[in-house]
Amino acid sequence: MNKLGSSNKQYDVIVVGAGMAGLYILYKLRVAGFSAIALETGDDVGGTWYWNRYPGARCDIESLDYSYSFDPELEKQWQWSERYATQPEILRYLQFVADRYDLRRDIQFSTRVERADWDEDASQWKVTTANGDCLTSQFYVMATGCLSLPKEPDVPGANRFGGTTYSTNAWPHDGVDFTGKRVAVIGTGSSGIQSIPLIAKEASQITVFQRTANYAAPANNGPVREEHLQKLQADRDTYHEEARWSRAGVPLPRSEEPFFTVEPEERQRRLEKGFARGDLLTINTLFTDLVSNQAANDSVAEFFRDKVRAKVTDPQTAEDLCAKDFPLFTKRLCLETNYFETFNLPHSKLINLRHTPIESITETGIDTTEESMEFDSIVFATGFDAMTGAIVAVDIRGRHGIELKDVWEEGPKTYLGLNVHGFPNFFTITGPGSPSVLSNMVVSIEQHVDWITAAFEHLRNQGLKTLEATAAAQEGWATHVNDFANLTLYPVANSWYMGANVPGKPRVFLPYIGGVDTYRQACNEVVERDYLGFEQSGPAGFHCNEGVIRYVKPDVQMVLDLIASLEQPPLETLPVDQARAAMDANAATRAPGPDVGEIIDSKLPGPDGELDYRLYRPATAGPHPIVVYYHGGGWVLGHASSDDPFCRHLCTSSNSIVVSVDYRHAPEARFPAAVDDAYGALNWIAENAESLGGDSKQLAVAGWSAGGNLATVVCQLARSLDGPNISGQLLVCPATDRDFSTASYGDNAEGYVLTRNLMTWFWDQYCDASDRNDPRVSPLRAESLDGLPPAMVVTAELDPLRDEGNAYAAKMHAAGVAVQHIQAPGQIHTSLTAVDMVVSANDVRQAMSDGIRGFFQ
Ligand code: NA7
Repeated sequence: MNKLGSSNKQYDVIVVGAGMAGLYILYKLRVAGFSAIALETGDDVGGTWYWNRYPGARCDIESLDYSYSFDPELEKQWQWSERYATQPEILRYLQFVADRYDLRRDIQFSTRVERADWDEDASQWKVTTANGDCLTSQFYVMATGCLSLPKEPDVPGANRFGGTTYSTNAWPHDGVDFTGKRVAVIGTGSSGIQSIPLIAKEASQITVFQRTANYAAPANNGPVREEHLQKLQADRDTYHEEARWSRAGVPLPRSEEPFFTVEPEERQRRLEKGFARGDLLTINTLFTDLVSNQAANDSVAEFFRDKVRAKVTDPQTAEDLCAKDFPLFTKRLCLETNYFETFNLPHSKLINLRHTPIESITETGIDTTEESMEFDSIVFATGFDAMTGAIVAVDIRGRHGIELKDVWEEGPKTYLGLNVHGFPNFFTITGPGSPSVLSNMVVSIEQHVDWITAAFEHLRNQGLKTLEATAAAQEGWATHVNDFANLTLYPVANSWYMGANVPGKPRVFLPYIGGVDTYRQACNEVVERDYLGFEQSGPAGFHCNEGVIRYVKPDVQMVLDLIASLEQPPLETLPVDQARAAMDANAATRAPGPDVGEIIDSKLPGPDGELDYRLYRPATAGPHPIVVYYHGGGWVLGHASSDDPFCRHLCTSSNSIVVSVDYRHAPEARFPAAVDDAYGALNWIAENAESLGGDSKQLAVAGWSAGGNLATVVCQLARSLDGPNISGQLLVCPATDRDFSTASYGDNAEGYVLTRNLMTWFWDQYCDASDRNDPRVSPLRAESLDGLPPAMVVTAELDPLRDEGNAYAAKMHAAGVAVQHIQAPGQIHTSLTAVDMVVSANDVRQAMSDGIRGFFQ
């Protein structure tokens, strides 16, 4: 065991923890020429694998993948004896690594860090240990693991028990012999599920206290799979690179198919095969939507329950063991070996705490609401204060003495799970806000360590001293982490991912669910953009490329990626008829939108010939208010049914008839044909409201994009030409001005579908330059906006038309018009209308419908 040399207590880096992360960062720092020390509470290396020595403890990612990849020589020297190695073997591996790279000389064991203070004047961290040592360093790294601070046993009477108690996460090093003992196990997470079958082998009686049944797949453990080994050995570099750019840190094929698009027999076949494969990840990769689509998740969850029913003989016990309280995968899936079969043994018993809760632990056993039971031993397998517990267990104080614990009181916020604003040069390995526990930890550890070490080298090379996330960058990342989580079913579960297992802990989704690949991309981009969102300072100066790494909502990004993968030519490069055909072809692949009561396709008399319209009627009894809707498409593309899903949505959710009217398009019919048609159609609908099943006194207009432009224009015309009476106008991403010099054009006119080139093409088709100051073309240029109907203006942050929409809202407001203005963050021009595809815009769409209802009150 190393003792701290009294002469040298100043380091470049102090690391807390000598588990998998601590060992690797020590190695990297030494190679990079930094002085470093790791402070470790245990008296040996290993971290998780040092403490969790309970019977049956094993990794649940295959050992070949749950291994360092940084040194091919290391890989060649170590052979795993099993597909899923046991804790002793993994600990031996980590000891082997520590010895191979002579890391112990940089580790001080039996040392608990109590406090870390940022010393502003000296620009360094001051770290205090329970032994009373005080060490200083430029950088301070928490390599304390995600599941290392045990949860307090929150069972009444826990201290009263006179027999022996054990915790799976602090198991005696000499092991425990349960032979002939009556044993209670509380907790059925991974630790319980792994240990129960082995404890049952020895105990004379085993009673399992289960609060929440868990989903578990068979581990099917055995020797390392030969094809797995061959694949790795054939080309290690490629294998590891695939792992680094995979979703969960293990190279696996990825399905492109949503669950219900696959035939039932084929689904079943895939599930059986995936289940039999015996791993955590495969089943989740069989379909695209198992963690986002409740119905799909339900089906697969039932598949898991049927497996339990087939294994457990007593039907009531089987039912009790079936997980039903949360969607599959939203708590970590367990891998089991003989777990369910254990409950067929005559000396085992399951207590379902949902039906008979524990009243108290007593001197001799456990009392539930139904019975008193006596035990010799109680095993707590009750889990951890995950992801944040071990970090805030140290009193960490950043600038101006602010405490991390206080900063994280409402839940942790980090930049990339790596650093926290206000805490310069403080880094967390696999911290909250990074993939960590949702990935193969080793891959994520290596990625973080590589990133952090490179950052230290960058500072050193630039003559800089500190790196610290800005508040804006951190806030942006927190939003992104939440946005991703909210696309999934994870937030509904009472899991430790949500902090829900620890009483009083804020309910916040802790890891990053966007995937190892997506995450790595973001971290790399931050560096490429000169440490975007980090303040860098030192004697050589201060600079900061302020910004948010991911503005775009994750589901919008998925749509953008999909569009990019199609490699379609830009619309403006096509002849008009082909551009129209391309838009219709894309529309055919959309989600259809909700069912409505009735759809009627018909024609109305326009000022220059008949115009198509599509009427959407709610299923409720009429008469209904009527919304006249103008479709988008740059005055060139589209038709009465081209915004069909959005119109269906508006109809059902605002309980209004929506009449989507067509108008003549450019270049065949240039301005003012579209305006004339839009206004003519409005008048016809107003006059025929009752025969359409509507209420003639309740008429509003709505439009998206160029249709939003027409909606504004007809409101202005109705005002100056005496009618009809319009109750409200819903303007979604409206074009309101010919000006291309706005900031939103500067920022958003590339890469977000609606480009500068496309807008230029639309305008050129639609009207001459000399027409563009006409308020019927650029309604923002109208002399006055007084007396217009109440409005709801919805703009998207990443839309080139954002600023002209905002300006129109502001100008109406200034003119005394009642305006509700929604600015949708992270959305693009085309995403607000993408019903059932961009679910992150659901709230905005709901607000639009509420806005329409408001027009008619
Ligand atoms: P987990 O997965 O958090 O499991 C803890 C279990 O203990 C779980 O079944 C809990 O039920 C149960 N528990 C916790 N507190 C109580 C009380 N007071 N009464 C009854 N039951 C309780 O921890 P593990 O150690 O098993 O696994 C952690 C991770 O390690 C695992 O995911 C792998 O990644 C490796 P609950 O579900 O909260 O109702």
